[in-house]
Amino acid sequence: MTKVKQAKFLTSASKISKDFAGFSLPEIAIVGRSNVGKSSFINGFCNNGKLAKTSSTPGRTRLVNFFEIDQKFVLVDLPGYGFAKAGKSEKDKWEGMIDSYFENSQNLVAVIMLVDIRHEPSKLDQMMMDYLYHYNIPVTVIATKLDKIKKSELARKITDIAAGLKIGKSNVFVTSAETKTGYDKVYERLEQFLKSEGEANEDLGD
Ligand SMILES: Nc1nc2c(ncn2[C@@H]2O[C@H](COP(=O)(O)OP(=O)(O)OP(=O)(O)O)[C@@H](O)[C@H]2O)c(=O)[nH]1
Ligand SMILES: [Mg+2]
Repeated sequence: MTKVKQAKFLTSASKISKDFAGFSLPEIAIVGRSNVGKSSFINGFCNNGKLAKTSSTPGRTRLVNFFEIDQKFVLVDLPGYGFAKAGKSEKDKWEGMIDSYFENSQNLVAVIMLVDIRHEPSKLDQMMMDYLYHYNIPVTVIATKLDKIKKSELARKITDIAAGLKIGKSNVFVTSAETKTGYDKVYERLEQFLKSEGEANEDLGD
């Protein structure tokens, strides 16, 4: 189930330059290791299997892709990190793309970090979390591929993921693009981010 009523692809960019103005809507970016299911998450969340390109081969998303959701906010699909088979120059290029987005995005309000529910967060996931924390970017974690574990394993997996990323368990959500579960709760979480951003702007007299 998903609450998204309208989703549309806006554009792709290979590098976000300083004068990139965005789309005058708040942006929520999706980060995570390559192949964790970022693009599948977007498709499941938007109930549109063809919106973002997915692949069983890691390294599918090679550009920064923007999707407008319900004329309210923009989801940003970023290339994945930690793709072992990529050469150094390719890795540098992808990391440059991710960095340029974080440095130059004018409208970023929050990040969704995806991790595979079967695995403990990697060193790169921890580094990404430290980076977001350092720059004071609100983050929520989604454990993907819920369909790949037994129900009896769930509580343990959530505990391990929360501990590995040093966050509270209530900030870890679970989804499955296979069985299309978990998206309602994620939508509610994103609405909280958008609401608190709006309130922060009011405080500033914006
Ligand atoms: N069983 C299952 N498979 C999933 C799920 N989500 C994604 N996958 C599979 O995982 C693989 C990678 O999915 P993508 O959505 O392309 O992953 P990505 O994170 O966008 O990958 P990059 O673009 O390379 O960074 C695909 O084969 C998907 O079908 C899920 O919830 N359950
Ligand atoms: Mg992708």
